Amino acid sequence: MLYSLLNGGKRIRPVLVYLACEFCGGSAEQADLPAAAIEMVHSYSLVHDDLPAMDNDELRRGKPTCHIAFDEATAILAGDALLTSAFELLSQPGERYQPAQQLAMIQCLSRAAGEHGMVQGQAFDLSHVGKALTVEALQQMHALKTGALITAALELGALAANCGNSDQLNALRQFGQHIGLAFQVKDDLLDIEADTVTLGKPSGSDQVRNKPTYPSLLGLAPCKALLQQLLHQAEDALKPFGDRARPLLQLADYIVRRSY
Ligand code: GRG
Repeated sequence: MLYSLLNGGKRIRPVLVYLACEFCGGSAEQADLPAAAIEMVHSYSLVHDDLPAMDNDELRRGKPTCHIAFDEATAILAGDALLTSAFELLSQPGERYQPAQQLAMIQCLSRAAGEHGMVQGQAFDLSHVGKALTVEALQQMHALKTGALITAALELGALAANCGNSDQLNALRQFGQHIGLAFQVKDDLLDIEADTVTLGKPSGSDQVRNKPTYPSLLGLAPCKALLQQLLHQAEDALKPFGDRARPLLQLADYIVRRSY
């Protein structure tokens, strides 16, 4: 569990929890537990995604994947425990949250991770390998597979701050949808750059697995234009909040400009 959880990673989802919590007037201490919980869920999804029955990857973040470093059974169990422990963390008794807040956070994270979110997106993805997809279907798949958890990170931050302002909540959700999609479009573009740099395509590449990607469906230039459009839409969603939104906008900018 520690090998995969502490093995680097950009920590985008926990950072979003902290920033959304701050945006809604909450403290870093209030964001700590949901930030850790969502990273644990993310980490579990990567451990299981790398397994031979799924994407069968040997490297993650430049190091051996969990099932290579240990063995397959250990990786399955480490993923299971990361997922379960995330909810143990969110439900732990204490003074930090009201019980209704804890319930809302548990519901938010379980919904985004489970059959209505990430797991459904992953199932859709696996069942469409080698098949043609429309851009709309690709978008729907990514909205579930990666977007749901990114939007949940923002909602968790708002819930941790006990945010009762529906304008702020709606703006955060819209912002989440745009940056969630931007995250995936950027990921596809980075995949192409990695393929070009290494000449021999890396085994982890979606291009190699014959999975549809944004650049393969839209073309490179329209894909880059879409990325900029999504960034502007994300900025527009938070515009009414002025300076208060600046840290979240800086993160959106990072998602679009990142090099890995
Ligand atoms: C196994 C139920 C289950 C789900 C797996 C998220 C996922 C679903 C699979 C990951 C496959 C993948 C590489 C998708 C592309 C987008 C993505 C989620 C990349 C990894 O997220 P980052 O870039 O990872 O935030 P780091 O390493 O920074 O934590």
